[in-house]
Amino acid sequence: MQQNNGRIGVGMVGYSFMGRAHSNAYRQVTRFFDVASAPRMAAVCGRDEGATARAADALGWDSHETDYRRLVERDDVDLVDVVTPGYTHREIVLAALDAGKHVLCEKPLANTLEEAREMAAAAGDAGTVNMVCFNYRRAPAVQLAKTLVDEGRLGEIRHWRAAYLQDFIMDPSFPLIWRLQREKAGSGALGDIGAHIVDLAHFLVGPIAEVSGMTETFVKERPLEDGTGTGEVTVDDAAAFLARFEGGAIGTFEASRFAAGRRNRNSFEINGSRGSVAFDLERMNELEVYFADDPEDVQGFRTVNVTEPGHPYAGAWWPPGHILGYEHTFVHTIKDLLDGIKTGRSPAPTFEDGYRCQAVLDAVERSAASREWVAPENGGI
Ligand code: SOE
Repeated sequence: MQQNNGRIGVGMVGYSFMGRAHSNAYRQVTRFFDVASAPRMAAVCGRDEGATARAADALGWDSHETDYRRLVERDDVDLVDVVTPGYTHREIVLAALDAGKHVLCEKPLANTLEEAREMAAAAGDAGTVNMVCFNYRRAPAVQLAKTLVDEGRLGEIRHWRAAYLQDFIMDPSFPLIWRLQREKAGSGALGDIGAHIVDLAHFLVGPIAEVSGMTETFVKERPLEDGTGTGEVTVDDAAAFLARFEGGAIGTFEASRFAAGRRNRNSFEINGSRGSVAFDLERMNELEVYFADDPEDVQGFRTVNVTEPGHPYAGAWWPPGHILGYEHTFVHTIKDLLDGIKTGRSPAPTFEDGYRCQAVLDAVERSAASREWVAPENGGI
């Protein structure tokens, strides 16, 4: 890292939606947080020379590459950030780890459990820092939920109830994009948005012992993007599953891209023996809380506005009540990653957490096929 005079050189592979969110985070992080080592946005990488050059200019990268193998070998790159479609994660991550780089990978870690196991093992052997960008963990309201659970203020956890609902592919004329092709996406709503609520469940409640799931593909044929005909949709449009947690709680999970009117509604509720919390990304700065020992005359859910400076990350931004948004969760993620690189400690969620999430996704698909309860693989990494 010395060749970057104390800064952390970043090389990002990909530059679409997540690439824009990550680029914004690298640009913003030092303006609002004291980070151990500032990032230097060394290069962005994409296959198309022109489009990648334009992305470098628009997103604030010093240079661009068109071959990730060149990017990962650059001396001015200490951290490789992978924001490409899932089918490319494994090859890019393994090359970056082999080159001795720290790695941030978008979620889900991989398209298959086998890939995730291999990537997590390689990351453990590499001796560098690794992290998966499950960004919602770092919404201040989610951090408050974690504090209330960990401090026992909800008592024994009995229920986890989560739904991540979108509706962007409801129109049958929506084309057969890469996210709808198993060989590129690994799975559909289950792996894309279901992964988020699995990770949040792991973060807030703990390991999952077994699942019983179902998946559905409502629109089975879609127009090809080049207009030359139609193609088969080979992933789920929606998934729903039950879970038993190792700690005794029970869970319900739903991930759908056909929830009409729900553009990006990621929500969960936790019920414990002494209270409950409820989070809704559409009201990201709030946490609904209920405590059974509140005086009877004021019993009921109340809304905490999680913008007071005492909450994690909140104080770095604006005065109380000046709310945060989706993009701030990525700035918080990058801040913790940069600090982790400085201390040599991989911040959660690590690749091992990404592997454990993939194991649940894999179990849900096996359960949907067998119509039986299935235990996620729990192999040692
Ligand atoms: C598409 O479903 C998507 O971009 C996800 O891939 C992201 O993880 C989520 O944050 C927003 O929706």
